[in-house]
Amino acid sequence: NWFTDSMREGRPVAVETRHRIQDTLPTMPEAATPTPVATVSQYACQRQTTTKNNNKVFTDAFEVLAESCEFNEMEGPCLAFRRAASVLKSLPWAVQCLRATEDLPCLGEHSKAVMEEILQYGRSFEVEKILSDERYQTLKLFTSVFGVGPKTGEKWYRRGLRSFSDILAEPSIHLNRMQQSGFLHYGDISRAVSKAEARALGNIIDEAVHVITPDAILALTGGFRRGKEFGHDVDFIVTTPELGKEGHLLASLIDQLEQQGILLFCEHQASTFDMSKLPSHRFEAMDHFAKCFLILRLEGSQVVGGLHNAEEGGRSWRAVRVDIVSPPIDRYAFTLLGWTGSRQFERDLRRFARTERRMLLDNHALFDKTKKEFLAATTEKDIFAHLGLEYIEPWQRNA
Ligand code: DCT
Ligand code: MG
Repeated sequence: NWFTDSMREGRPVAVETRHRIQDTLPTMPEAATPTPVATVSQYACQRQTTTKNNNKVFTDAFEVLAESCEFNEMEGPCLAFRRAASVLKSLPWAVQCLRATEDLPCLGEHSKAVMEEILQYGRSFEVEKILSDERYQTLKLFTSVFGVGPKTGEKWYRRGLRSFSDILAEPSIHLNRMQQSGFLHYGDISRAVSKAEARALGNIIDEAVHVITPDAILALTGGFRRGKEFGHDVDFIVTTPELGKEGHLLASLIDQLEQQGILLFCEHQASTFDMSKLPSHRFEAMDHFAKCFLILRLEGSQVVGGLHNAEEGGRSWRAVRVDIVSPPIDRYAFTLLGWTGSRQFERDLRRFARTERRMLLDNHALFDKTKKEFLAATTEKDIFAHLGLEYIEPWQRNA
């Protein structure tokens, strides 16, 4: 079926690691420096990063620091912590002493100081201070609501609001449709989505798109394509093999889901894609394809093994966040690559293209600035080849 097809490429298998780096034994000075066979690249798109994270103690700490920077609009330090975390995630070994990080890229003074604290005390005092900070806690809580970003969170915080009940009791606050649904389904959509639930949703969408056009193409993207066991949503691409025929596909799909009575929320953004406006020089620009942000009702009876974390004697269904994007078929490979992620992997693919190859990559296209031409691609492998990069499998993109 479609899910097995989508996952076939994404099945996590034992990967052959490029870096045979021995870890250090503190008691043996001559073995104290690891001997890297190959150096670790500063670009995530030149590293293999599976879902197995050997350095979670450090990367969790960096994630808190990055998030705190994000809340304070410190973009530079935020990115620095995310890059540091990403490098550590790619290591097939756990860092056990600071000397082992000597040859690693993207680890600045601050990151190393945090790691040293963790190595010495098992925790970082800076991170603990952030975690107990009222502003951080409140922004974290507010931005956990679907439709609430850092800007809205900050606005509410500045008005002295500290809890959901503060917000819901404030008559001057007007929640938009997305935020209303975010609060309504908060319990369900803040719970992780399991792979079995993602598969069940895939089957539902697969059936619906094939009623519309028998030749519809459906692909799973996002974290589940990278082999993750859990996600915060499920991401899909739908299109048709016939160029132009994808135009009404998404709207018809939404109608289908509505008729089935499982559409709890829908924000549909029509396509604003215009090939003549490319290449886009805007960094991290969201793509212009038709897309929708949904909340769907998923019945436990449709999920193999039942709903994830369902309360005993609770409801027979749960609400799940689903994103669907619908590009024209000739843009398919770029969309698949862009929506598979991870975010850090995508950032570094674009940075690599720009800096090392003088090329512009986004979810629409790849443009060669030297040749002043677009490079065609029908598969992700084509894009890696154009960039002169070794192909990285989806399950190795968990940067
Ligand atoms: N994406 C991106 N830039 C963004 C947002 C998303 O490149 N600003 C890409 C990367 C992943 C993909 O879209 C789907 O996004 P998410 O669902 O947010 O990420 P995920 O990796 O699927 O994580 P999760 O498992 O939490 O859903
Ligand atoms: Mg996702």
